[in-house]
Amino acid sequence: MKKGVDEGVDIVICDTAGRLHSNAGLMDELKKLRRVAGKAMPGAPHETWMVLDATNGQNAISQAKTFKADMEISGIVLTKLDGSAKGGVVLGICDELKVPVRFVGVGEKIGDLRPFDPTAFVDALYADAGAAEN
Ligand SMILES: Nc1nc2c(ncn2[C@@H]2O[C@H](COP(=O)(O)OP(=O)(O)OP(=O)(O)O)[C@@H](O)[C@H]2O)c(=O)[nH]1
Ligand SMILES: [Mg+2]
Repeated sequence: MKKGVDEGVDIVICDTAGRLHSNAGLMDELKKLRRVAGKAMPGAPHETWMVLDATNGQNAISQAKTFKADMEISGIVLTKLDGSAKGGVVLGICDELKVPVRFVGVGEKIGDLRPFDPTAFVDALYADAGAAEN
């Protein structure tokens, strides 16, 4: 953060190691990250994204709720949409948390992290539903 401020860069992205929402000690470390960022630059972190794996089922909802209670999550990144999972669980999460999906992951290459396209997402969900009915 300090290097970013000193050099006047546009964006600093801090990637945390996997956190366990059921482990208070790990969640405290995450809250500390926010405080440290805020000291280096007032107002930071400007965004806090939670990365969810589309293959995670309903467990992701309780996970999201706990994270949201501890810190201001401003968006969700939904990965692994290239598999068979369609990530329908984010509908419940977005409804509950009132935060948008910002990016989706559709593979392992750098270009596979893409801005979220709600129309394409919903079309894919319904395409699946149609296939199940037939
Ligand atoms: N197919 C596919 N693979 C992905 C996607 N996103 C991540 N991966 C792969 O999943 C594996 C784990 O990804 P990471 O980014 O290390 O996951 P992480 O959640 O940061 O893991 P921790 O930092 O250990 O908590 C890697 O092999 C990634 O290449 C995606 O959208 N599609
Ligand atoms: Mg990681």
